[in-house]
Amino acid sequence: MKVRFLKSTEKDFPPPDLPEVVFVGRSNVGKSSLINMITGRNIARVSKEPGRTRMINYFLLDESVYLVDVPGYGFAKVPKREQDRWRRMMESYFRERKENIKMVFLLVDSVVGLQPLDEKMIEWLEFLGIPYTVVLTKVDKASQKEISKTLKQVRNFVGEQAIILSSAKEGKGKREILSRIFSV
Ligand SMILES: Nc1nc2c(ncn2[C@@H]2O[C@H](COP(=O)(O)OP(=O)(O)OP(=O)(O)O)[C@@H](O)[C@H]2O)c(=O)[nH]1
Ligand SMILES: [Mg+2]
Repeated sequence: MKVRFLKSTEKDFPPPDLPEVVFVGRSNVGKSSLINMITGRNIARVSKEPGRTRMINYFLLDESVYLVDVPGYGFAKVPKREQDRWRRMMESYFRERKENIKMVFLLVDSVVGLQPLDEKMIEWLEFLGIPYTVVLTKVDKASQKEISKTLKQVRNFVGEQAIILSSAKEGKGKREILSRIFSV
């Protein structure tokens, strides 16, 4: 599998000549780590401090699909001005790329559970008509009980669609995510 970094941008997106898939979720949920895990490369920047990813980052996978890493939402310590910037940036991203986005992976931390902002995000995607898949992250550090609880919360909210369990640390969920990406 070939992957390379294309660009980091706020609004100057690459030509919509290839389908794109995007990874969204709360700050620190593990978006950048998941991109690294599925591509097998240390290509997206990861950090212990929430708010690491500040721009919209495009990677090209196998010359055939864009992987997009975006900043996370919902971290309380991020100043309001920065949160407003996030909202504006994401609103124009989704508005402009709506037709080109073939799948959104909506990441939910299995330990933290589904949060109100995740629900808002899901409602927004449904409103825009963009297909999404919920991915539970960090299952390696969640207890069985936490995983079932988070699964149940997500089920109650999204109904009978597939939910992927993942761990960037253990490589779990890689096959399922890649097969969704290559089927777009
Ligand atoms: N145990 C465990 N830790 C993980 C996993 N995935 C991510 N982490 C850790 O969670 C922290 C945040 O990971 P990132 O990938 O930077 O999260 P992000 O969603 O990109 O965060 P922002 O860019 O701030 O929105 C890092 O310390 C990672 O090492 C996982 O599957 N298991
Ligand atoms: Mg990130």
